[in-house]
Amino acid sequence: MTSLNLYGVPFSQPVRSVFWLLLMKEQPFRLVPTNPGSKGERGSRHPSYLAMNPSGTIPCLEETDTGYALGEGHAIMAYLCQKNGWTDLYPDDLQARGRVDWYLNFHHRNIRDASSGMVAPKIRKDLDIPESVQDRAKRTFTAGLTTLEERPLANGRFIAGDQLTIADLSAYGEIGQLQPQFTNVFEFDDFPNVQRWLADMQQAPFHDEAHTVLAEIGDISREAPSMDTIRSANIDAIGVLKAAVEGFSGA
Ligand SMILES: N[C@@H](CCC(=O)N[C@@H](CS)C(=O)NCC(=O)O)C(=O)O
Repeated sequence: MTSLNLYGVPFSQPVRSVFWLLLMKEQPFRLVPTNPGSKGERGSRHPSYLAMNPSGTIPCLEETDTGYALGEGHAIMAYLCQKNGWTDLYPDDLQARGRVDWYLNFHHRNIRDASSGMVAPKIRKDLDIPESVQDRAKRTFTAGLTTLEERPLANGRFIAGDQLTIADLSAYGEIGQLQPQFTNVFEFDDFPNVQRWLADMQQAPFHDEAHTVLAEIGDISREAPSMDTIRSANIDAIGVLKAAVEGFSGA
């Protein structure tokens, strides 16, 4: 049986989206802690990691039996769905799949900017992200969220229609992290459809197990968490994932 290694840390948005998918499908995997941006032995810029994922970012998925490795959260989710026939989350009807792919492309440089505009500046002080870059990212994110509010989420329960798909798992990685019970760095009052969608997403299987890291770090709107807090939240979250996977029948 294929054994899966997922490289990353739970605090990473695209890593969370991938392991939420694996949890939902009760697919055993091992999270291999990998420091984003580090050239060290366990880092995403180490030569051995770059050999698996040339973009040097987390997540990366590795199949230990075939040796196949794949980076980029969306590519990984689409691969897993196609390989395992998870057509509920990535439909095989071309038009339905097209709507999922629309979001997966739209996500980058739109919704993904939530992290660079509001979360990374608090968490990664070392990056010294200029105010002007933060402001632009916030504007881009807000415009992207308005698009979701006024079209897909006004017309359907989820982003690609009335069924939850990997588009929602990806979007929640960014949008979900901003909620009051997590980082609390964005005001959702003007986005009622998005709020309804967020509430629906919280009811999806394994939501809580996939988001322990955010619950543990909590509100960062006033004070940035220390590196120790982030580290210990990541470690605790890895423990929760391990316990969840041990409960799967195929594990
Ligand atoms: N397009 C990539 C982006 C992944 C990404 O930005 N990962 C961050 C952590 S959340 C990272 O690895 N940063 C380290 C670096 O860029 O060196 C995806 O969606 O998988």
